[in-house]
Amino acid sequence: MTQIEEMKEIIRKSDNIVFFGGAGVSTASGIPDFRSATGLYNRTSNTDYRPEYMLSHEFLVDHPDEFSHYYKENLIYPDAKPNKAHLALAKLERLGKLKAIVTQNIDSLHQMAGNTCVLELHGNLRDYYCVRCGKKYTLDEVLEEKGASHCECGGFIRPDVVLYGEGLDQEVIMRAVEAIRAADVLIVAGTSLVVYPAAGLVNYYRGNKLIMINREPTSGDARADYVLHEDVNEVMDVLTRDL
Ligand code: CNA
Repeated sequence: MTQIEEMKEIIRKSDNIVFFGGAGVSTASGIPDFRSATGLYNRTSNTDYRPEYMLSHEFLVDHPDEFSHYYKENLIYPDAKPNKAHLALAKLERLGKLKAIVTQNIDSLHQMAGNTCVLELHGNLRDYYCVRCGKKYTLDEVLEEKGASHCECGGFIRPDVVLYGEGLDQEVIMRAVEAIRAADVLIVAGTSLVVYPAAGLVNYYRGNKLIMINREPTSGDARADYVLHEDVNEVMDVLTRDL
């Protein structure tokens, strides 16, 4: 049996799969990741600030206008649609095989594909709130201004994402840990596994069917049972095609 055939067999037999993903899952939808050669961190920009700094809590507080301009220009893709990987995962949930998607992504494409079991470790770009009074806003309301959007109370409106220097939601972490710990199969895909604490969650998996799919090698390859340095869209499509 080839490696792919073995993985198909594992997925066919399991009803307790958990998917842990990152930005590489959405690159085929036209949303760049951070760390690939074509990713956001390797693009030239007309500012002296590093992208990591522009996506930090400190930058939001000190430069709200530039922070807003940066995320609105570089992180929001209102026309992006789910790709083959998202659709494959929606199929796995419909078939009762997928128990959770633990994602570092903030683009909501899993929900758009039809998944309901999505745990967003780094929040999302659907929801916005005023840092002063807590009033909630929608993406459309926020996009009306290019720079910082302001609430009627005068407070700054920010996206409900986790920036560098901010803590993750403990409830989401707990649910992710429980799902990964209980998983029969864990598929880790499209992530460089360098952003902590998110990347550390993979260590809670206790099984022997850890499938790692990423274009480039990652630190997770060593402990994986199956490693594919390929396109996650093609692989997920092939793995779920005959179900
Ligand atoms: P990353 O560090 O940019 O790594 C992405 C990884 O995916 C790289 O190792 C790539 O080689 C790999 N990759 C890219 N495209 C594919 C593909 N088609 N098939 C297989 N592998 C591919 O991103 P991580 O998710 O690891 O880092 C976590 C950050 C990125 C989180 O905080 C996210 O919020 C953030 N991010 C999210 C999005 C999004 O929501 N779509 C986009 C860009 C960054």
